[in-house]
Amino acid sequence: MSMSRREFLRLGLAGGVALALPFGTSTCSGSGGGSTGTVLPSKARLSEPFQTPLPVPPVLEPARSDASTDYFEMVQKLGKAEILPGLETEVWGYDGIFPGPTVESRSRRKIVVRQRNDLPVPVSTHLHGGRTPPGSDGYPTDLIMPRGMKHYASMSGHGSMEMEDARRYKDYEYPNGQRAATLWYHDHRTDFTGPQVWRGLAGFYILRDDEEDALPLPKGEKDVPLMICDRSFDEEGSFLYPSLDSSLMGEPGVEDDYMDGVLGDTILVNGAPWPVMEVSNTRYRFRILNASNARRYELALDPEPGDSTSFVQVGSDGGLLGAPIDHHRIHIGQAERFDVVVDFSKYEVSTEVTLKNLLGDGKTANVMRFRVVRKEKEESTVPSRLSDMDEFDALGEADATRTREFRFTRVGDGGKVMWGINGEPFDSERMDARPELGSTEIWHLRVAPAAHPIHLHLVHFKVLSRNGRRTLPTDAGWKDTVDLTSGEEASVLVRFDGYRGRYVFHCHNLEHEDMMMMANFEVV
Ligand SMILES: [Cu+2]
Repeated sequence: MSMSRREFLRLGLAGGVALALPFGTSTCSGSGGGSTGTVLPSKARLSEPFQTPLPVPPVLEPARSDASTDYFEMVQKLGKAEILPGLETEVWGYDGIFPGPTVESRSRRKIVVRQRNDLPVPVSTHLHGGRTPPGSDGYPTDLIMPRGMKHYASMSGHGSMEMEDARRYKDYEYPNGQRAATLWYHDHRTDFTGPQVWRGLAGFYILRDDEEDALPLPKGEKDVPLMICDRSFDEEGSFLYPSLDSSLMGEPGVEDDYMDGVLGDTILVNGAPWPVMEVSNTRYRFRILNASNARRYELALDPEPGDSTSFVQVGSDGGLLGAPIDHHRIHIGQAERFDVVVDFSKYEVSTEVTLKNLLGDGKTANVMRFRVVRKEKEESTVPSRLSDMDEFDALGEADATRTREFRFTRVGDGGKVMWGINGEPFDSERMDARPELGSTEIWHLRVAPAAHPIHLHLVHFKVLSRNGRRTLPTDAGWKDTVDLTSGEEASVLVRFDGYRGRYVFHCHNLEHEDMMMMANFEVV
C-alpha cells in the first residue's frame, strides 16, 4: 500500500502549512438543490416510487446480560439485498444488513457491543450522539483490521511504526450516561467513511429512559425510526460510488467531479426506495435521521393537514425537547435527527400523504408515502411539557470560560484541493483544542463555500445564534450537529461533560470528512 499525500500529512511528515483558497467554485450541480455535491446518475433502471412497503430494521437481542451490563455482538460482513426490484445489491453491513440492526438500550444501563470485522477493509464504529469513553468512540484510526492485515500502531497515534497483531474484533463500551435520545452508529474509518457508509455501514441506536416512558407519546409500532439516505446504482444493482480505488484499500477519495459530495438519485428510507407505509388515522412518532453522505432535505407533507402543522417536533439530536415545536417544514442536514409526531387523524381514511423533499427535484423531490388505510382509537397525545430542560434553559453565554473560532473552508496543498478547518487538513497528531472537563465554551463556527453540517463527538451543545441573529426553530434543544449552509455562521455553547480524552469534530458531509475536514479536541 503506497502512502498517500494525506497519510504523510496525518503522520506529520510534511512540513508545509496548507493555505486557505479563495471561495468560489460551484457547490451544487445536477439536481442536488440545496445540497453541496454532484448527482451521480444510476445506470440501473430505478423503481417506481411508493411500491415497496417500509421496512423497519430488526432490534438486536443481547447475547447475554449480567447484573450491570448487556452484551451485544455484531459482525460486519457482506450481505445481499433486493433494493431495486429484481436486482441484487451487495451490502457491507452490520450483520450483513442495511440499515444495521437497531440497538436499544436504557439510560445509565451499560452495554458492550462486540464488533467483529469480516469485511475486506479496516473499520471503526462511531456511536453518533453517544457520550462515550474515548477508547470506544470510534476514533478514525482506531481500526479493527480485516483478515490477514497487520495494524500500524502509529496510526492510532502512538508515534512508532511498530506492528502489532491484527485484532479482528473490538468491544465497544457504552455507559449510556445520558438522556433518552435517537442515536445512530456508523463507520468512521479514516479517509474511507464516505464509501463505507454508502455501502451500508449504518444503523439506529435508540436510548430510552423512565422520563420518556412516562409520556403518552405514540409507542410500540407507532414509534418508527426512519433512516433517510440517497444512493445510486450500477446496471446490475450494486451501489455506485465514484471512489478513486473501489477496493477501498489504495488511494482514498473520489473523482474530482464529486469532491463537493456524492448525491444519489434514489431516495431510500430504511434501505427501501421511496417506500410506502400504511397507517391508521392516529398519531405516529417518527425518529427521522438523515444518514446521507452529502444530501440535505427540506421535509414537508403533501397534502399538509388542513388546520395544523405537519410535524410536531418532540425531540432533537440530544433527546426530548422541553416543549413540542410545530413545523410546517423541516430542514435536516446530514446526521441530524428530528423526532416528530405526525397526526394522521387530520386526514380522511384513504388519503395518500407524501413525505416530500422540497430541496429535491424530479424523483429526489419525493421521500416516501403514507397511506391512511383504517380508523383506530387514538391512545396517544403530545403533552405540552415533555421534559425537564431547566439545565438547558439556564445555560447561557455567561457560563462560557472561553471562546474558540473554527472556519470550515477549502484548503489547498501543493495544487491539490481538499477541505479543512482553520486552513488545516486533518492531522491525528495535531491537537486543535484542549477544553477542560466540566467547562463550558462558546465555539464560533463559520462555513464556506459550501454547506457543512458540523458535528462534535462526545458532547451536546446549545445553538446560541445563527449569523449573529436568532436561531432557527430547527436549532432547538440539545444538538450534536449544526447544519450550516454556505456563508453561514453559528455560535454554539458546548458543555464538555463526560470523559477526558481525544475526540474529533468534523463536517458530516462524508466526502468532506474523508477529504480532511476534521480536527481533534482533547478534554483535559
Ligand atoms: Cu463539509
